[in-house]
Amino acid sequence: MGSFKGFPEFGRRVQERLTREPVLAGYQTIEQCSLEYRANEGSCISPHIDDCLAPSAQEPLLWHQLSRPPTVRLPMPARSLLVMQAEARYEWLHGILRSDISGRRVCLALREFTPAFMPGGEEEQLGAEVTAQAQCFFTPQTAGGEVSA
Ligand SMILES: O=C(O)CCC(=O)C(=O)O
Repeated sequence: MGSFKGFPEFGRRVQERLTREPVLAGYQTIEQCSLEYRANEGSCISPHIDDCLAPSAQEPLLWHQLSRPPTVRLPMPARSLLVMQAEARYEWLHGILRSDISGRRVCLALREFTPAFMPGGEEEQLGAEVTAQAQCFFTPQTAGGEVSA
C-alpha cells in the first residue's frame, strides 16, 4: 500500500466519466500517472509494455530485436480515450514518438490491476485493500491530503 491514499481530486470527474463506457465495464482504476509532454523539451516515451504479470501474457517482443517492427500509429486527439486490452495490452509495445509531440500534450494514464491482484489471484488480499483505497480522492493542496470517498 505504501502511502497510497487514493487519487487527486481532479481525476474524479475523469474516472466517473469512464464508468459510462461499455468497453470499461468492471474496470477499476488503481493507478493514475499524470504525464506532460513538451515539444521544446523533446518529451517522448520509448516503446514498452506496462507491468504484465498476467498468467496469459506471452514473452513480449523486444523492439530492438526486430529489424522492421510492425507499427500502428494511432491519432489521439485532445480529450480522446484509448483503451488497451488483450493483445494490444499484453503483446504489443506502445510509446509516444518525439516527432509526434507538437506544443504540449497531457495524458492521464489510468491502470487496473493485473490478474494476480484480482479476486482469485495470489495477491487478492492486498488487491482488495488497494481497491478499497482507490475509491478515495484527495485535494493535493491540503497538507497530508484531505481524503473523501
Ligand atoms: O502518454 C501516453 O499516451 C502513453 C503513456 C504511457 O505509455 C504509459 O504511461 O505507460
